[in-house]
Amino acid sequence: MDIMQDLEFRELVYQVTDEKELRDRLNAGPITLYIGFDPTADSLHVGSLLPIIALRRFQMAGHLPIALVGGGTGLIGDPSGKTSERGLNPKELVEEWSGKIRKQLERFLDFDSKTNPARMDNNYRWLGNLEVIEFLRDIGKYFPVGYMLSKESVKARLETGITYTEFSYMILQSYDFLKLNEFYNCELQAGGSDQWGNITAGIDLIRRVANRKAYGITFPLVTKSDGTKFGKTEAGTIWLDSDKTSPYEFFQFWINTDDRDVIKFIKYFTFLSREQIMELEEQVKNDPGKREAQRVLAREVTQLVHGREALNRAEKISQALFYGNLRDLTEEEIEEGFRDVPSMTVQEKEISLVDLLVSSGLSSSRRQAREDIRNRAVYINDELSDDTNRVLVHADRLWGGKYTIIRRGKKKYFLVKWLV
Ligand code: 629
Repeated sequence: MDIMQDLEFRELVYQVTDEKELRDRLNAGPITLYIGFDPTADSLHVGSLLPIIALRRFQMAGHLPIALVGGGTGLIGDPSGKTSERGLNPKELVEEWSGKIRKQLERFLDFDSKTNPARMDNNYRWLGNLEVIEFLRDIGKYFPVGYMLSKESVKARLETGITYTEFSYMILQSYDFLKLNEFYNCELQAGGSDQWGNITAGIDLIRRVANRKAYGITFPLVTKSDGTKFGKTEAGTIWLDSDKTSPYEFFQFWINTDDRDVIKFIKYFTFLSREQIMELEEQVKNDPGKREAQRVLAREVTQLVHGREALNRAEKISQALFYGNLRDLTEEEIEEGFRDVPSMTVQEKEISLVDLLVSSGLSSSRRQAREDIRNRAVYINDELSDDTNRVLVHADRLWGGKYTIIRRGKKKYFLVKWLV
């Protein structure tokens, strides 16, 4: 199965330029392709994962991927897919973010391959010190304003407003493609469907300036069947940086995939074979309650992004929280698993359970707290506690004496942090 057939099977092809020709070109031999990532935050998030994985798919099929960090374009701001103008970020910050994003991207590609090594570049290298007069003369002349206005990214903003800064963005991205074509013979640019206008603008520029043929391919926007935005939870964005989204939380994000989306996501985000995917599809149909496909998805993606050890930890924490054997977890695992669970620091040496239930908000009043305890709904460190006079004492502090975990009902957790 060639790369185009693989992408098609995975429903990853949204738009392509010169489909037949591109197919022939890909089959004729290794091609160099690129995807750009602007440093608009200190980390990439799951929204960037599909294009990153696609670069890896191309490399696995023998092609040569370039991950481009937009250290220059990140100073300008792409209007594509945005309904309003963005604020400019300080240069030092964008530079710092560029470094972090480069590091993240590095993990997904093989830079040491003897046959088709991946490469990394940063467009600040050629955009950072451009001469404005030369640029307007040599490149600006290829961009009729009517052409620029016809691009969706600009059209969509004529009412709400767009400055000359963001309006110019497509010229910079086009210039990148031209430069990468010159430096690396890069013939193909990929990206999400929002990038179609910028990609085709680059292809047009390459044809006009260099009289060379270049290609473009876009991936679909990742959507969810419940209509909510992919890559966000109540707690916020799912980042690739483990300091911002713990591997446990990352694992949980994938575990929570809807039955209606899980096979699509397995196709998008994993390297499982067609056979393995068809098998899982059967399992979703015949035994959805088992959630085997979600488990496979979460395992595959967590391992890819965070590695084997982090995956094992995430699974262990998930199990402990699900089956109520928290005592098997280490202090570090408790900290990872409870990062987003409500908590309270207790200054006192001891505190009554009733007081604690009320000040934590787990129970709405002292009366309710006593009732919850009598109803056998309250657990301390995973052990049922039906004593309304219970006082939490030193012996209830586990995990290096730092924490006590309260649970009300099946899964409402609360973390008590003792000031030791
Ligand atoms: C210079 C910069 C280039 C080529 C591309 C770029 C970045 C591009 C952009 N991309 C998004 C980003 O950086 O803004 N102008 O956040 C993002 N991308 C991955 C996918 C995307 C896209 O990094 O293309 O569609 C998300 O899935 O929004 O020479």
